[in-house]
Amino acid sequence: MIAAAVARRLDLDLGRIAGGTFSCRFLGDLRGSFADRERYEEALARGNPLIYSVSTLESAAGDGDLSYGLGVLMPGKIGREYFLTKGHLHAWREAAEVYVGLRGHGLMLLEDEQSGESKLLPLSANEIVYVPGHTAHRTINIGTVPLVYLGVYPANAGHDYGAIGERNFRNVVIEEASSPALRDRMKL
Ligand code: S6P
Ligand code: ZN
Repeated sequence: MIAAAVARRLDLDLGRIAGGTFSCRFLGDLRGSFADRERYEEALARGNPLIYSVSTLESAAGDGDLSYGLGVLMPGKIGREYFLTKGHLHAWREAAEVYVGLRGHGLMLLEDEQSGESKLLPLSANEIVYVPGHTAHRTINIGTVPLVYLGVYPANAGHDYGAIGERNFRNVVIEEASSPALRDRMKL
């Protein structure tokens, strides 16, 4: 379908895809995402800053087509834990996704839903991360400037925030000796 092949423009400064919808997550939307709940409430009492935005271009064509999400994740930490996205599984569990880093310095935390195994992969400018199906994924900004990235996923993937919302990821990424470290949430 030639009409669907029209080039789409990314505005990395505004975090927008031409023709896409735009949504924002503020600190107050991330209750339960950060490990240090006390520090989270302290930070929220001081203000409710933007943590990330996503400009989404959903395919209208359905099965077999692709959708796009342009994410902009701010730099910062709650306690020692870097700013992060909520994270999700795809509702259609088989759906994989490709992330392309465009600006900044980040990581992707992957967690296999079946084995529980975690992987921490670099997501900085010009890096590609493949997210297999059945894998919870979360983006983390470990830098000092906004992390900008593009996610491309099957149009019928859907987003399931429920499982992560209830139990969170097993591991957290915290700053230790000025570097990111992957730690077991239960042993912090
Ligand atoms: C969609 C893709 C991204 C995320 C974005 C925000 O499948 O993975 O566009 O939506 O990184 O993360 P989250 O977990 O709040 O959707
Ligand atoms: Zn996804």
